[in-house]
Amino acid sequence: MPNEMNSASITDGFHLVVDALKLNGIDTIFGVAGIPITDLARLAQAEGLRYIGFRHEQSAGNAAAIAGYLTKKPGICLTVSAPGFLNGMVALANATTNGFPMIQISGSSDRAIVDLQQGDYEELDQMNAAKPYTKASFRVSKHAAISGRPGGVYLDLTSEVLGATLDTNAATRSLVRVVEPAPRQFPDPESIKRAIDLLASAQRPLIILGKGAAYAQADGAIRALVEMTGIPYLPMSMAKGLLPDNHKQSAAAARSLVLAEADVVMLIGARLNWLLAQGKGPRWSPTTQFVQVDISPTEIDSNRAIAAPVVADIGSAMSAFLAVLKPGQIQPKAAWLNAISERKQHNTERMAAHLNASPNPMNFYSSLRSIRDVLAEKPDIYVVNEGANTLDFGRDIIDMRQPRKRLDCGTWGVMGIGMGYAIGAAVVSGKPVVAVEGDSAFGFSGMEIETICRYHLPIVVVVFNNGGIYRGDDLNRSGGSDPSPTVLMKNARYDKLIEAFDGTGYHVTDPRSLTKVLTDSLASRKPALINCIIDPTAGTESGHLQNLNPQSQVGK
Ligand code: ADP
Ligand code: TPW
Ligand code: MG
Repeated sequence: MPNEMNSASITDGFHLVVDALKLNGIDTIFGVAGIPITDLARLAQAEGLRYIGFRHEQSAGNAAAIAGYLTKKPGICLTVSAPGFLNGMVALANATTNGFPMIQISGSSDRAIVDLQQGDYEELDQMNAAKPYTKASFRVSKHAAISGRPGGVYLDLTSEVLGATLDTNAATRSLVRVVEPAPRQFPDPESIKRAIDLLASAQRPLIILGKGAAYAQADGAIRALVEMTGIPYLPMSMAKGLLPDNHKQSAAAARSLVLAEADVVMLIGARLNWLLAQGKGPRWSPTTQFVQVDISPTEIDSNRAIAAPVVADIGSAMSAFLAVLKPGQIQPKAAWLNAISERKQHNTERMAAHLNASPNPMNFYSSLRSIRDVLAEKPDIYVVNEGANTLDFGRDIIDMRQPRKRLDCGTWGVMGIGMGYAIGAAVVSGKPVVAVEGDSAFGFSGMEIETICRYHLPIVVVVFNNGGIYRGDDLNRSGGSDPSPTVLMKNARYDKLIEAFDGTGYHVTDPRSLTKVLTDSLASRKPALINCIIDPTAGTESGHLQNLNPQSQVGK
């Protein structure tokens, strides 16, 4: 507790919020200033917190969310009332959906005016508006972003509270609560035994690692379990790198085979949501049995019956498994491992043929090959990735070698996380970031390149410019002169945008130049944007999600 809190003196809401953040170990705030929180941002900075000011609250929120994911401490996003609050809400809701710990703190109008709808400047009942999209929504009170499944929490700060002068003793009791680190949640020993027995009885076992496993920061124990059991594993996209992608037990290159044929699947921090076809056919066998390790009891049985649930935090669960598992107790059958390695070899050869071609203009394979090769030497660089084809090809082609280095569209498949995630990752880690962005995806948060330049962050944005959403060659079916709904500016010079802010822009049309400028810009550790021209016909509509994309059949 700061000294002034021990003996009563006068404070106000501004100081109390800053004290509360500091007492909770928060060192950074991401936000956009304005009435009524301008002075809060200033005070936070004066008191030694780092304040990163954005151009749009959604990006500030995305930065806070990814900071939360990377550090296991809630990331803080500060916004003004009503519209600023709502701009941030997309990021807060996205944090909840993905299980990232984040707190959005927004200024709001006086309660009496809001409740009587008397028409205030930026009036909105924010606390209630936030409720459906958060774990909890409070008016200045305790927060709980990290206990249980992490998620978004909303804190409403009325101008009244901010401005009120208070006696510090009373204020400390009502406003400043210190949040402990999330408590460990130990598994029931019976559940560990049941899971081991099931895995030991399997003919064709599989482990799926999700971003919950990456978030848990139990990297060594997870790797030990995978290696001790010898079970092939599949990383979900943000779990790539938890074990290096070139690990011999990775079944990523035989994904369809292992999903369809595994008889026992152990989910570690991964939900059976749309990213895993809800666990249902045709991608899955109806007889597959599941072990699921998850902190959230309500996740169990939500899409498929789970034969062996282990409700625990992943670190504690892994320790419990390793404590009782005997060497050789679980041993996948050779026939299964051989089938997987044959399929891997077949698919890897097919992929190599695409990667080794050098079409002109570049396509997704040849451009991503350059990025993959540059990053292979630099495993500690963060990769942010969004778009449709840019995302799907990027995930498959760029190998990750360290945990929590790949940050992408996540559970919602949302566009607009790019610059916010890149800034959040660069700020909390001090490490360089490469953001591989579809040209459409980039547009959702593109103005934040000014933020990147203003704070001199070591971020290189690569825009995969195929002139559109999915492709750049779609036609206006009326025959009119407007572009089609999916078409963007042809040959747009995104590289010139960053030059307006004293960053370095590059325009490249071949893989060799891409390799060179990416290498140079990473070495400089200065903000750069590489406008990378991709064949407008190279992508497919909706990337790999064509099955989710309805098409009009009438009149075809
Ligand atoms: P992916 O998209 O990578 O498949 P999901 O976001 O669907 O991953 O699933 C992550 C799961 O991990 C969630 O069900 C969440 O409850 C769980 N989880 C998050 N953190 C922890 C933790 N520390 N311990 C255990 N489970 C966790
Ligand atoms: C908030 C819908 C999914 S993917 C995408 C959009 C607009 C852009 C794809 O084009 P891009 O990538 O980025 O150029 P590429 O390589 O295929 O050409 N609004 C939000 N989220 C989503 N997901 C969409 C719209 C969408
Ligand atoms: Mg595009």
